[in-house]
Amino acid sequence: MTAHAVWPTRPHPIAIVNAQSRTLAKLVRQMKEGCKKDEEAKESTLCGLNPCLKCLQPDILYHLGLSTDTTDFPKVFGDVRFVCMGGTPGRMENFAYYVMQEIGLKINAATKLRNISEAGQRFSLFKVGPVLCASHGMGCPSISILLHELIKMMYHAKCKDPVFIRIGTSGGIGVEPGTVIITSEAIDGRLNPAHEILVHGVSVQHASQLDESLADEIKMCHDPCKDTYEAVIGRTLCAHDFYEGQSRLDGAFCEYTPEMKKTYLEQLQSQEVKNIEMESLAFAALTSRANIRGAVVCVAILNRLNGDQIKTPHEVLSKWEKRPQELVARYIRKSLYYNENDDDSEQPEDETEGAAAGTGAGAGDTQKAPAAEAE
Ligand code: R2B
Ligand code: URA
Repeated sequence: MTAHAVWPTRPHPIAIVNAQSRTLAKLVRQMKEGCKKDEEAKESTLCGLNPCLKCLQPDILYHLGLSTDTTDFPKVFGDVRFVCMGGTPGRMENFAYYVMQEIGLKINAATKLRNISEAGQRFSLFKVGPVLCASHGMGCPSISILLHELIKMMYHAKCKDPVFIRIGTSGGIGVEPGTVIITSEAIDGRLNPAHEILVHGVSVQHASQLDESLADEIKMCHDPCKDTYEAVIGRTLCAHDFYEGQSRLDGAFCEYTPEMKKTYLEQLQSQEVKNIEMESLAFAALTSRANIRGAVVCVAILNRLNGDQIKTPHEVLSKWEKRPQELVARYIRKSLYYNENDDDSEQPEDETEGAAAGTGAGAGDTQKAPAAEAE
């Protein structure tokens, strides 16, 4: 076993293993039976939400195809601790299976994870124990709708301190393609750290800072000795378009010169901007308004200082797209199985007892978590 990223001081290995067994047993039971009444928090920890939410009976989460009158939110979603989102349904379904394996949960080989928001026909949503995986589409308007409804879901389910993470792709600024960038703050095209929306025709700006400590914790999951790519923390420019909004020269329209593009991208580089994508502003603004810790973890699929078109073969892109997923799965595993503050007094169940002991895994390691079947 090789420990690499340093998490806070380690308790005794037997205590770790026992705590892991208890955590796993609880995850498995919650996966089978849902969150028990006595495990539900009294209230969610989210802040600043619409005071009218409590009066909405039912509250219909239209784009997720869910309603509070037909789904028992505290029972079904009360155990959610991590909400991961990425652009496409396929990527998030793959991530759901991947994270399931990484946190040691299994489903019967003959069953499939269900897309919980299939009825909404807009986003995909999968639940793997305490992890929700959602697709968000492209751009701030799309992710903003998803976030409003997921935040309301957390509220109705009375979730405690859920962590939201966007995993995705981006165009790098002066970084090697394949590098993972963890966003320190999201900025708009004027380098302003705020998400602007029009409310009643009036501009309203919401700050787009992200959780610094969460970014550091995810960065610590990168192993510079073993991982064959770099992970950096930096500013992310969020554009409302892939072409002119990102100063590309290959869009259907282009009313600026290559020199103007060069000057703009070099200005971004001088301001510590490491990448450009299209959702971080809304993501950062909405999560921080709700008092949710949020992180944006994107791989750069090209270096925009060297061009606009994405010429990298699909097999390579697929490998690169897994990098943010790997770091985030490691982060989740560490948080679940190596959290000293977890006062989890549950006893291990037969089916999982000893499973953690078999691995000897500490969550500070890149090792697999214990495994147990939930269905
Ligand atoms: C990254 O990639 C998409 C555009 O190709 C967009 O959703 C983003 O942020
Ligand atoms: N996604 C973006 O928004 N821009 C890029 O250049 C690549 C991916």
